[in-house]
Amino acid sequence: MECPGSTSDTKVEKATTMLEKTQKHPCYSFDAHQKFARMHLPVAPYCNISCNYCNRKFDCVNESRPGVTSEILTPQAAKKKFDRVREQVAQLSVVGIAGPGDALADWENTRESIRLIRAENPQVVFCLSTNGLLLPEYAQQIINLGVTHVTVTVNCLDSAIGAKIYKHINFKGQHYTGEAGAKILIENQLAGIALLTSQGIIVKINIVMLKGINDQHIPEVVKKMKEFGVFITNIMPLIPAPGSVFENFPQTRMEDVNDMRNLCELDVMQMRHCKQCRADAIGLLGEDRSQEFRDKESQGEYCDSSTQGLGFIRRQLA
Ligand code: CLF
Ligand code: SF4
Repeated sequence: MECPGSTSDTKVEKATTMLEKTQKHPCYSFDAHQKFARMHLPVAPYCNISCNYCNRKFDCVNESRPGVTSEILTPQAAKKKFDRVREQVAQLSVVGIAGPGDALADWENTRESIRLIRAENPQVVFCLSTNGLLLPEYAQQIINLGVTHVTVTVNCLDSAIGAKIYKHINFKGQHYTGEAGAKILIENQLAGIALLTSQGIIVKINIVMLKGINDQHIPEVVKKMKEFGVFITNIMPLIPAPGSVFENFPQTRMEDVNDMRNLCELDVMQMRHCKQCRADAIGLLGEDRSQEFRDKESQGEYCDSSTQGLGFIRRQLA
């Protein structure tokens, strides 16, 4: 017989907490999306890969609608902004980091922003999204920091397909292209997801559906994600971004996306209410209030003055 406070009791408590948090997360729970709000902290401008559907002047397309530009905050400015938003957005339950580059390529800023807010607000649900290249390196730190929900964009499992999607990756100071780059990215994504799910982190997978490139392959990706124990997959249409390699590629029809979601739902729960938000989105998913909170920043009160203003050019890691 197990005594109180045993490992299995702790596991049950942890699972219950995760379930409660997930029920308050507007992206992971359809029922929550009209009741609970999220706030994105645009603190991570760098990216360490180059997706062919991305124009790097704008927010990360893995979580955002193409052509949207967010300002960048320092961790201290992000904390101030959080304090202000918490007072005015009663439904706020989640703080997420979705770029505008990759949350892990800018790990110092991501970590410090979450640490500052969590120290005073342990009840908040912390979420981040990443391309997954650095997940094996940071998964344990992410967990230790108290992040409970992580999104990884996994467009394929096959490096020959990946070579058509990713122009290059920068990893440990080396530049890789073609299948060699895609192979490293895919291996790291899978290893990182396994680390997260094995420790009870709730994982969502974003997949950009590219007609003629990965569309036939998506069911296989979703089946693999099921094996890894992910919570939900979010199959998104390609919306061609001007200035990207795929700018003339056809936009994926929502009819095709929905057919794919219906097929994949047999394996993993499907997200159908994604709004492809900005990296500084605030509020309920359907009611972005970021403009309301940007006015003061543009007066210099909250924004990092070195990156203030529209049209920042995303910095790339060498
Ligand atoms: Fe933000 Fe993403 Fe966390 Fe949600 S968004 S980091 S999981 S808190 Fe949500 Fe926006 Fe879709 Fe993202 S609707 S783009 S899925
Ligand atoms: Fe752009 Fe990087 Fe996001 Fe890919 S992961 S869409 S290159 S910001």
